[in-house]
Amino acid sequence: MEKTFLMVKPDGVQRNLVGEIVKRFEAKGFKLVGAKLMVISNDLAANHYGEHKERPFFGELVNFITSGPVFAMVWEGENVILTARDMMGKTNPLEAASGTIRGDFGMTVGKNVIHGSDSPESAEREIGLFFDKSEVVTYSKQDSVWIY
Ligand code: RTP
Ligand code: MG
Repeated sequence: MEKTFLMVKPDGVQRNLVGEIVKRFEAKGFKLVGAKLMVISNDLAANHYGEHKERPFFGELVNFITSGPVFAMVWEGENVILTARDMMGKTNPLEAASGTIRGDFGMTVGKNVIHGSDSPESAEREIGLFFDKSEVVTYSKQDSVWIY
């Protein structure tokens, strides 16, 4: 089953949006298979955002993402990579549609609340960067036991 890496950025953690964001992906029907609150090192940030290292905002981006705890997650489900990007909305909250996470909560292009992998290749790379194999859990939902 497809997996993606999602992360509530420092602004989202500070603004108490972790629960709201987790709730949206749970309600959509995706399965949470890994999660942790962590502070990202400079090395991990530079590696994670390596594709942007020549961009003028790179320093600011690394400073911001390392400025406080983030909530890193692995989610599983059919088409979860693209669907999660859709649910996040456009990078710039000013352009993100209402009803998307960035449209509803994002403040600026820098403080846009959530990160999500943009392709199967980046999902695999980012899950590997943030999670040990043992931290990504395989389990099935036992609806017949927990729900009528
Ligand atoms: P992310 O990687 O964080 O999920 O965001 P994204 O795919 O929607 O956007 P991306 O192009 O990968 O950019 C990564 C992050 O860099 C910041 N950014 N700042 N000042 C600027 O013009 C600018 N452009 C991008 C954003 O915080 C964006 O999320
Ligand atoms: Mg990106």
